Amino acid sequence: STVTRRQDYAPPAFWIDSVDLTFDLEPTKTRVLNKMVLRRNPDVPAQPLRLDGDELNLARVVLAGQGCSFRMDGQTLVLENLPEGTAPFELEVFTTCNPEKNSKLMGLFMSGGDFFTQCEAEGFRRITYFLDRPDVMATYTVTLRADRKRYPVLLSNGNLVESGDLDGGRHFATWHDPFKKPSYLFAVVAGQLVAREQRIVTRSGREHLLQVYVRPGDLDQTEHAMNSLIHSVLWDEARFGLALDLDRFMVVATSDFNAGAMENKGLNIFNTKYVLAKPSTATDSDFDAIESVIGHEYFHNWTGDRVTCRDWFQLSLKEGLTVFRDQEFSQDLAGTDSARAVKRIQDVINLRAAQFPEDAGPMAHPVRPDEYLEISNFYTTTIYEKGAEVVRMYQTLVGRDGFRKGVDLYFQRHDGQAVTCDDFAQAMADANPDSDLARLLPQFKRWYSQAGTPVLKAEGRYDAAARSYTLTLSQTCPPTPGQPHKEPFVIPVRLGLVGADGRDLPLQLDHWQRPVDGNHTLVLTEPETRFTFVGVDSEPVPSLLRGFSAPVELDWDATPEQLLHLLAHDSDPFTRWEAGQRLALSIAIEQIAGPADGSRAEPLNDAYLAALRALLREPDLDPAFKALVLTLPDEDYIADQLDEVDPQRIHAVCDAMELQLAKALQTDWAWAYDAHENTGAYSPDPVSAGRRELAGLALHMLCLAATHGGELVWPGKAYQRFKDAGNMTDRLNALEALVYSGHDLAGRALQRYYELFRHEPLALDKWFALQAHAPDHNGSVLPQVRTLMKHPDFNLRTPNRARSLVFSYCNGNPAAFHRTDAAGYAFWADRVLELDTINPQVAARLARAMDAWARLVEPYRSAAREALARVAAKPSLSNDVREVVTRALA
Ligand code: BAL
Ligand code: ZN
Repeated sequence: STVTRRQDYAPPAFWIDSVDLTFDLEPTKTRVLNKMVLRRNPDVPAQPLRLDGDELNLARVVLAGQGCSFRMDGQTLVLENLPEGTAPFELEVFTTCNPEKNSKLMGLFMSGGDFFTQCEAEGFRRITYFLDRPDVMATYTVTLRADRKRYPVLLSNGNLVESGDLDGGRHFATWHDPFKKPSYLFAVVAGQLVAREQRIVTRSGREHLLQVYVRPGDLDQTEHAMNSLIHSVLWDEARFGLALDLDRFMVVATSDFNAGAMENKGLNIFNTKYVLAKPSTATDSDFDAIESVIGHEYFHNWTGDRVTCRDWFQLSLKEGLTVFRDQEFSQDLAGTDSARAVKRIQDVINLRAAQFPEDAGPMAHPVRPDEYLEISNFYTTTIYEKGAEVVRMYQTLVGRDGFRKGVDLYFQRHDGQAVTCDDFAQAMADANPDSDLARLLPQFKRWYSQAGTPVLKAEGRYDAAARSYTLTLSQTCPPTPGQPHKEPFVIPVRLGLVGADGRDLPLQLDHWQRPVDGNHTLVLTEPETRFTFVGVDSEPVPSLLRGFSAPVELDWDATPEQLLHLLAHDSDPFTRWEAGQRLALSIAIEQIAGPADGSRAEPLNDAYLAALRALLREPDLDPAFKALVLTLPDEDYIADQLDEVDPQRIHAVCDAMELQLAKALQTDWAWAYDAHENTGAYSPDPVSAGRRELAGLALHMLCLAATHGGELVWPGKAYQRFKDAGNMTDRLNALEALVYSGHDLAGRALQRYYELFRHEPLALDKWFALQAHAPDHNGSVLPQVRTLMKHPDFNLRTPNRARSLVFSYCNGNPAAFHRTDAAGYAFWADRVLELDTINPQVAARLARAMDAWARLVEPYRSAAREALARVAAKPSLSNDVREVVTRALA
């Protein structure tokens, strides 16, 4: 196991121009004949050809039609005596592999008796020997041969060129992908599948066939995925001028998948979770997630496939950009300003819940990392979501039109190439030569090289005599592993000044300063800068970081009155929502910091409660937005704000706050439920989804109040709702209301749910997850999780199932996981070790549950370290898990 470093990048010694692959597909022994045309890279000194391999059985190597000598260096196939000069030569490699034994789900594997592949990042080497690196781009021709009855559908990238029958009940299909691609975008699917099909004609008049393949019986769950795909194709053409470049575009779903989905050229392979949806089994958030993941993979067709990454350190080049694109897609599809804002707030909640802790923990790394032991560990929220925020800042700095110009130039320069984050940045700057971005590019690029979440400190001072308001903005960034000292970032701060009447004041900077642009964005480049606004008649409240214009932590010592003012009036929905969150957060932190016996049963003050009540009752406000404002910050987000974390104390304070909010607003919650619960025939559109969301939150609050002395009818109503619901969102909301309030009816409802959905894997995942998330009564959750692991429907080898139960417990239920007897940590260590022998990628994800251990108070801290040390002590650990636990213990 060796560390790979970005600075060690060297171009390949050979290029591979074309690949001709023939597969004889058999579950236990698949034979792969790989005919490559290679040539030496004239820019690199002559050296042996070193082909990557992993768990392959090598049968034969043939060079230009002749047997040839080779040697093995570990798993690498080395050929020394190759022709000199740069003329192309043909090399054939014949190998076998065992898809049925492939529990890592990388390379060629089986799911439900069908064949699938996953090659990103380094899975192709598990199929054949190859230069398995993204800067080696070749054209692929693929012939699949298999039993006709058992595997009627044979798919690979590109266009079908030939198919037919073979002897012995077998058949074949030959596919050719006209686009050069790196090996990680290769894909094969074979099995019993059926497809929903749709022909579309795009702007240029070109016709395309879109297909969504699923197992027989699941076709009724593909309509939303197909609609999302059609929307994706149209959107990318309209917004970015990027047209579908293939005659046929296929999406295939499998129930065994390490990640969400994979953007293989023309043949996207998806986790069923992000394809299958019908109203009776999928929630509104499932429908949303399908839309965004279908979009994400489709958008990769340009940002990732047409222009790919030179090396894996550049991963965010395609991922950050493509997440940004899928976020914009979902916003554009959401339609209204309010729905767009709700989507933006949800994205920020996710960023803060996952990426901010990552940036503050042992796995912190820059958007463009400098080194890795196992690349699979770097498919992180930093690469994806923080990467997307960096891309968003380009758009903020150069404007939407300028951003489009930058994207155009990027494709004009780099179509068909494997490039770097620097190339993207340069295209953006060159396309916008007069922008702040062009002026500040080297400094802006620190977002790629420096890890850690910057802290933006804001202080405002009003001078009545001068009628001026001075805002002092300063920045710091905490040290992260290997980066003790940080240079200042370029931070775009979109802002407003909210007047006493609640309206935005005109922004007029002091004459010697640059004018505020039309977007009301200040650009902070120094450690500290003072901005003075003039012509301000009365003291304003600053509304800072509108739309979350930079991925920073805002340190602003606002008074409760200022925050209440913003919560009531801010014209920007993000900062309006944020004001409410800051109020709740400051109350929570004050309670947590105080003596345990001094904590109040009712920590929330009247002014805050009144503000929330008013907002809930505001007639013209979007219900989805109300639900966001009325949801208190979660335990992990609060933990992330603290230097010392006592999970039980945080939980107790959060519980008290939530219960108080439930009880204090009981009449209002009842009104909200009654006014929003009926959304008519199911449609996943944002307006009806928002109504369901608010009704669901209200029901949750009402059941909580009921089990603590409130109005008793609600659990019964929830049970009735659970039974009668016409869609999964309402049904699951009702079930959760019963489970989370700890009501007696919860058991009966869970049993009934199981009977209803035992044959629906995705719905059953929710059943496992909900029990792992349940409130912990005297340590009851862990024994229940252990019992569920023995359930006939549980299988640790299926990633979705493992995530639904084990991850939900270890990652999603802090009060049940952090036990004084350390049993939660022991369970975690056992599962990490067990999973590591099955599927190291999934094991390493679970290992990350302990990232924040060093900030825990005793006795949790020592117990957590011991559990980590126990995992680290195992000699045969995968690189995946070893890297995570070693960093955690460093
Ligand atoms: N490239 C891996 C899956 C995704 O990000 O789309
Ligand atoms: Zn992606």
